[in-house]
Amino acid sequence: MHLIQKKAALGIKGLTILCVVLGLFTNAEPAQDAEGELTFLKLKLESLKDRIRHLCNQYSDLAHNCSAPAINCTECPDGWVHVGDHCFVLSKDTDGWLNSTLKCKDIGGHLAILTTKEEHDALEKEARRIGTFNPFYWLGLTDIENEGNWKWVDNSTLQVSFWNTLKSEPDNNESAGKAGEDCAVVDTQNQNWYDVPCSFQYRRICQMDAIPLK
Ligand SMILES: [Ca+2]
Ligand SMILES: [Ca+2]
Repeated sequence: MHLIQKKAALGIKGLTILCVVLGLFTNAEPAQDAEGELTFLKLKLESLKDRIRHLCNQYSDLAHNCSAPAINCTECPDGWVHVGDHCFVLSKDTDGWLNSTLKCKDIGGHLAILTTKEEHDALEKEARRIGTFNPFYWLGLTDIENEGNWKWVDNSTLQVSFWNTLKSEPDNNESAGKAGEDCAVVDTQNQNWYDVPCSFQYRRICQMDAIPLK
């Protein structure tokens, strides 16, 4: 009886060790599988990118020989709006202008530098798609250094503007304080710009360069 109990105990011990060893293997396998799958997916992604590049280049070459509009073989991150060589994204949260510049930097971009009607059209469409009570968004445009001398966040001077001149913008209105209005927003419903106090809270448009595929 005593011997049988000993054997049974040994049997349980052996079974436990076997289970632990099996457990080690079964735990190790998914990790190896995941690593293998990741490598496979990376290869597949690269292969698909090559394919897109190839197709895009073919399309561009064809477009040169017919009346089809030219396209740029570039891409934007998911959720960003692609216009020409640039990508734009509209924030959901609001903040002051300075913090907004930092938040755009955090995601690898800068506050939007809008120079064309095409960009305004695309952003109006995107803002309407998102839908919000307040259609105003920060732009990367300020005259904080030198009153009346409007500069973009890349330090370039303002060439083409979309100020709401019917309302005498920019007017550096001091009704909200002596600091006046040194930061610009775009009204995405009518594509007009306004200068407003930099401390006001608005959503923002961040921008980055589209990634060339060629
Ligand atoms: Ca001003
Ligand atoms: Ca104003």
